[in-house]
Amino acid sequence: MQTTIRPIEFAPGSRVIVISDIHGHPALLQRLLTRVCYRTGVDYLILLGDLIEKGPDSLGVIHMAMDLSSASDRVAVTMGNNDLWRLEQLIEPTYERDNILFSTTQTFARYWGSSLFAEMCRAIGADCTDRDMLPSVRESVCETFADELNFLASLPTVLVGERHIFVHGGIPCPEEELLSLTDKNAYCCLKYDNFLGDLTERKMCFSRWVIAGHWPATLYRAAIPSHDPLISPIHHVVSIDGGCGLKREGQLNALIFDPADDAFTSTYVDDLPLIRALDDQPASTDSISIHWGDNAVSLLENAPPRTGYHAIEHLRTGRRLYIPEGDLYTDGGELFCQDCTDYQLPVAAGEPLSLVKTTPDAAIVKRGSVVGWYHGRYEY
Ligand SMILES: [Mn+2]
Repeated sequence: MQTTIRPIEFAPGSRVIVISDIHGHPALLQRLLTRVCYRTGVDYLILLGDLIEKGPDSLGVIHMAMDLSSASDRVAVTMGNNDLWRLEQLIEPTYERDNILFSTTQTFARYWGSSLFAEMCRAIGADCTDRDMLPSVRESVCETFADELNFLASLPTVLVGERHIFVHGGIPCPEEELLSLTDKNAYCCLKYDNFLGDLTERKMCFSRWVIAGHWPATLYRAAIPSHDPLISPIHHVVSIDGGCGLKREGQLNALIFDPADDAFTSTYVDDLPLIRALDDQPASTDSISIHWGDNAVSLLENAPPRTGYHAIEHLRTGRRLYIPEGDLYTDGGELFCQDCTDYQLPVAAGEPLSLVKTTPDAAIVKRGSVVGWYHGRYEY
């Protein structure tokens, strides 16, 4: 599918809410809309792609997006790379795409608990675990879910407003050349990994604000992990993906702004249990946030053992830290850690925190959107 660009206009004095990467979590989307007090027909709502996959109910999110869109002409939904990937497998099938649809539906359902095609098959009582039957099952699915697939197929790649550009991944060209993107495949704007890192390398910035999702904002943060939207005034980019579904401590962010000014606020929801801190704790002053993509490590065999932890060295930086047992994995014979940090959060007794993971003598928690260690006592 080619890149499509559509204009978007905002009425003066209105509120714009942008949410990206819902990834099959309709319940979180519903809670987030309640949290921001979304007003149908009054607020502008932009769902910035990747409605589906990596969550329990992809079909549920598509239905919510369709309902929200038909209830208000102030709702816009844009395409994400996962949306387009599945859409093309379903409506423009090839033998190779059927292979991918088949194998990834099984692996996604195992790893993430569900997958769009599996949900569609279940809804029509069809079996998605037989490769020979797949073409005929796919055809039945496309017939039954024609409305849903037409809705996905209608989603634009880029929305351009007077002062803002909205896109799932990023804009891979200077702003003056935006229109030239319509000659290119939409994936160049959708599966644009590390958009901000790339802009830094290419010394590029925009005059409009570019609001993008796709790349969890915490991946841009080298010292302290945080899932808040990352606002980069230098690039004129706001990166809003809170890692919903992908990260165990991830969250669904809503970016909120008045289209006439440059002040952004945000809020979020997640699924983590709340606890209350009983002790004060000072913040650590020097920390590392290790994340996917830069998470090759080695085990430190001679470090003093701590029950419930591995002592590791982060290969690129040489940084040594203890990480929770179970947070190591191998891939292609190499050793990696899950997203890890040695950051110790500043905590005041009485504060609410959300619990990510416990070890025998501490806990990984979130204080707001920021992830780190808490060594104090807490109650539920
Ligand atoms: Mn994406």
